[in-house]
Amino acid sequence: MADPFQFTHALCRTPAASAVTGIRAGGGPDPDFAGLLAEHEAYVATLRGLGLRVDVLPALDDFPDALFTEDVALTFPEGAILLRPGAPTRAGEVAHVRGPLAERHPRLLAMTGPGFADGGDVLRLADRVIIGLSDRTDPTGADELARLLGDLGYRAEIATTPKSVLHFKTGCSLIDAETILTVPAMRDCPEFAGLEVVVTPRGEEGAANILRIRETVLIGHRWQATQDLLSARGVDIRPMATDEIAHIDAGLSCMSLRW
Ligand code: CIR
Repeated sequence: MADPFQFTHALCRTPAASAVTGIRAGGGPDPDFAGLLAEHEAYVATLRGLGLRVDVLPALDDFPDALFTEDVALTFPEGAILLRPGAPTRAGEVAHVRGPLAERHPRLLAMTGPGFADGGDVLRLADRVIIGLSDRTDPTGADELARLLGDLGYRAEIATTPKSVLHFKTGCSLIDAETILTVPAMRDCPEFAGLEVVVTPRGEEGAANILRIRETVLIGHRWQATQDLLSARGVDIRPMATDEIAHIDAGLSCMSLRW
């Protein structure tokens, strides 16, 4: 299996004005739209600066969460898979990525249901893919997705996500091919066997959704202890503003599909 960080392409979507009404589990205030737009623009610019070709799809006002393209599909050099997002208000987003993904991928597979799976629950490792069960990804959906991943040549394992964590990748992300950053609640995940497990410092659980692009790790700018920890390990980090998207339960991986 290829290096999981050597991306050449990404697909993003401009936030719609309705994004301020995006889903949030714990209630809380709306994000500031200008600030959210600025975070998104900086994100796209950073991916481009790291050498990726980034295509940005138009805003979809009917779908407040559509800027989180990660959740509606999986993308690999071998092909893409259309998912069935578990939040009812997000189901209609999938139709809007079908065409763009078909144009950019040699194969386009699609979940048919009845189960559900969100891309935020799918973590690609160097030798396999972990699908985390969550409020958005159910066992039937995970089983169907595992079969489709197999068609693309990827071995999938199914894991669980703690109740307090929205998506599997909200709580863990790869630092490098052998090392995973995780919140304390997921440190004993059996599927991490064989990886070095690094736990987020106290009070910095929100830092766990980092995003490695080639040799660089994007991390939320307010997570100083986690930044220090990664820098001390020799990781090239790129702090990014995520304060506004955090109001609607999002982090750095959510805003792109990458391959
Ligand atoms: C949602 O609840 O679906 C959005 N407000 C946030 C999606 C975040 N996506 C991700 O973690 N992959």
